[in-house]
Amino acid sequence: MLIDRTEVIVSSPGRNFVTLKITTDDGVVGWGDATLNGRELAVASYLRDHVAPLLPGRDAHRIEDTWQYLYRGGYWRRGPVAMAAIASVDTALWDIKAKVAGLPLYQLLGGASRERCLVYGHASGQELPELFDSIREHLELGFRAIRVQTGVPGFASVYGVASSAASGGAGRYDYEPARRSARPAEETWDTRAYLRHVPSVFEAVRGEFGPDLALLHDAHHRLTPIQAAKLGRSLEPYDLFWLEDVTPAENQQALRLVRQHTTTPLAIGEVFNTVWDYQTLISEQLIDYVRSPITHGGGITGVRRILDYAAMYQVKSGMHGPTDVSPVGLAAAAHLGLAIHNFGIQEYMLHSEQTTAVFGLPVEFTEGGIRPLEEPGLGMHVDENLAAKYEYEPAYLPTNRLLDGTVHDW
Ligand code: KDG
Ligand code: MG
Repeated sequence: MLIDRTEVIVSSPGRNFVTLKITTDDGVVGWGDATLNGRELAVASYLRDHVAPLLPGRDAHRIEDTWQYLYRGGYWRRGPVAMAAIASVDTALWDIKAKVAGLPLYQLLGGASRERCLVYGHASGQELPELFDSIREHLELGFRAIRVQTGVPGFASVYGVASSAASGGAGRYDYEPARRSARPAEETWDTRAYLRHVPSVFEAVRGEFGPDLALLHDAHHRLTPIQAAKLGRSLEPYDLFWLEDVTPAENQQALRLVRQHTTTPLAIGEVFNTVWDYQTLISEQLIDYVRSPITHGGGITGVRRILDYAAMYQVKSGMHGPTDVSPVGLAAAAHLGLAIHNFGIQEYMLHSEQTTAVFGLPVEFTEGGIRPLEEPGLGMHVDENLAAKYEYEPAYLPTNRLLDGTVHDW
């Protein structure tokens, strides 16, 4: 069975997505997600100009060989653009293989290791009452694990908070649709104010919602190692499921210092794209959860490689799953998460109605967890005609400056 053609679909149903469709010579279709938030067209070009011409005529079943051909053969290894492109080819080929086998993809990955994949949703609020309402809404929807992001007194817009000015005050925080513009929005940040405020928020949340609820928090790469150590320690009484991305991700060694000072579990890696980015972090057991999503970690093949390595060190999965990972990426995560032994938790930020109308809903959400559909392959039903109606619009993630104007990590 040979690859016949590939199509790169760039569309914007609520937000921008880059989707790869591979069709074989006998008409089997596979889907992959190649969305790189704010840099979508770079991946679309990488795929259209440099990958798509290489695929026709290749054996669609040779997934590992195709992965290595694109990774090693491209010479310029790693990086978010190349690895998102490779991820989409890899995912589409796994989709095809499972369809040909007549099995849901997770069956080819070893079969189910659990009934469903525990997920966490995103609650946020500028002030405590809004935050509590948002947590209650998530509990009513059935979530059993919740990421808590909060405003910082004195700052109008803070990462991850729905009511922030930058999201237009709307209840939904999607990272970019409210920010469609020719240039990134700018936010202001003060780490000391944040570090003073956050522990009091978690104290209040635990007081209101009790000890059982799994709570997570994302520091979004903004702290120095010693600040991160201080935050981890100050949050210990509130028993977090994890504290995410405390320091900028480039320096793996920074986590040594953090780890020496706190027992709060650590998650990192949503911006990583290969197993090499984790080498120090995993082998020295400096983290507890791996954040790479299939979309940015080189597909099922790339992320499985990372997670098999992580399993040797009791490090678990915690795949990135905000709305900029498309439903195709979510479906792939649900299949891999159901199969692997070292599954930890899956991020699940509900997609908008427009996104769901185009891609369908490839998972069932019950009892606080998701399960892929019992259909051959990934279980995607993409409405390409509808997708074509939503044209790409430039949209950027915000940038961040300290009070004195210095550019800081967003
Ligand atoms: O594109 C960037 C977003 O996906 C990111 O800011 C979301 O940090 C994030 C998370 O943990 O979901
Ligand atoms: Mg994050």
